[in-house]
Amino acid sequence: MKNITPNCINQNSKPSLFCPGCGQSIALRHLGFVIDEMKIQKKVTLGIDIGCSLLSWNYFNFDTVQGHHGRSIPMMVGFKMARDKRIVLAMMGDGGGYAIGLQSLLHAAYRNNPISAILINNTDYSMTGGQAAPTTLAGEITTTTPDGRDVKTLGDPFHGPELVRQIAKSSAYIARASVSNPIMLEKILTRAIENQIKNNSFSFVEILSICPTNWKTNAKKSFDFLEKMEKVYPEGEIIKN
Ligand SMILES: Cc1ncc(C[n+]2csc(CCOP(=O)(O)OP(=O)(O)O)c2C)c(N)n1
Ligand code: SF4
Repeated sequence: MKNITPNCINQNSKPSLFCPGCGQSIALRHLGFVIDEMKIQKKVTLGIDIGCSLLSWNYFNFDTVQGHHGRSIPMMVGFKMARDKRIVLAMMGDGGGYAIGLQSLLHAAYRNNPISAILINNTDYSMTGGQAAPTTLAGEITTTTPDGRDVKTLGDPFHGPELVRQIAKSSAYIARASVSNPIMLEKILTRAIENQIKNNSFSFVEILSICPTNWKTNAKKSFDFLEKMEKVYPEGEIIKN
């Protein structure tokens, strides 16, 4: 049986800053298990964004660097060029990856930069109070869509991995996982990191996650909403090696 906490989590850090029930801490815990199992703790550098992913600062017992909003990908692409033996991860939210930083995501995929990008899709801009993101569902109420997202004016919910697939090279690894399915989440994260190590290629993983604070949901309603998201954003591998 697994430990409750991955070994690579920094046991001496301050208590987690994520809100109670946040899906980002579930995603990070499983990333920690993957890093333990792959025995790569001493080789990993994690780049984090502005947004709730920055709360993982000091969360792990490995090197972590932080950039401006939407810039974790170019920061870590540059880092990998300078330190090509490192295993490089870039975390971001859906605002960071699909709005302000979309050009960086697409160019990294197009260039096939050998980093593993991990994006948390919780359908809103969480850290700043729950504004609409490209991924906000049709009809979803956020602080900037008080009557629900109107797809006639704002367009359909944004399918990032499917867009990245259009321009990525055949050696790229692209997938969508969910915090409701930790076994698949760990498998997908493992393959994304392996693709960097073995194929020197780009990987992109979107993780469907819960934000009880901005959704104003209790535990049950959070997972009910995640189920709705999973219907719009299907889990699975999108390009297979
Ligand atoms: C250039 C810039 N624009 C805007 C902001 C304000 N800002 C900080 S966090 C954030 C939203 C983050 O949302 P997302 O990227 O989805 O991450 P989440 O908080 O949901 O994890 C914004 C707009 C900023 N820090 N920098
Ligand atoms: S605001 Fe949402 S995403 Fe951010 S820490 Fe709280 S629950 Fe998590």
